[in-house]
Amino acid sequence: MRQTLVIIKPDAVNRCIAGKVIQRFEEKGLQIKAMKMELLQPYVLKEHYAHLKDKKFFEGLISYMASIPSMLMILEGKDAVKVVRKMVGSTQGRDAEPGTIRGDYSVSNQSNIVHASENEEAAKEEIKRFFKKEEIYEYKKMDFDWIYSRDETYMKK
Ligand code: IDP
Ligand code: MG
Repeated sequence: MRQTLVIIKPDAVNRCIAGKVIQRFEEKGLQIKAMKMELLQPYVLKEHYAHLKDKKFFEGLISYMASIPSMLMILEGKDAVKVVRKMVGSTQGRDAEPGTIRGDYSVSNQSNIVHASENEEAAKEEIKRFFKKEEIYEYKKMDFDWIYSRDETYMKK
């Protein structure tokens, strides 16, 4: 099983579609291992978006992300990082495929509803950045045996 970080961004919270986004992940079969609402501070956002620090939209991105609280989640499942990125769709909402979260709910290149970790390494780093160990829960998901086959359950990934 793999874990990935999702941030339901301020635009989704303000547009009251956070529940719909969470529902998609639940219906897909991913397990919510942690979830909280938090007003993200500029210092942590600057670290999170450090790869974009030279872009001219950087300051605007930080102030949008720090404007009202976001909802943060850790999702777990087989290949969770890849699965969630696919569900989220491409960055620019106007280009994102219908059926993806951004494709269905966004027409913006900035206000694009969700953040999802890009790869395994980023997921590990981001989970550590945003969650304390004691905020992450271990519990048995009762439909687990119906979500994966027996073979998949025994495989490590
Ligand atoms: P990603 O969120 O799909 O991984 P990144 O390139 O890592 O895309 O960009 C992070 C975030 O920065 C995007 O989700 C979006 O909110 C914002 N962003 C990306 N490109 C632009 C842009 O051209 N203008 C304004 N904001 C942008
Ligand atoms: Mg990214």
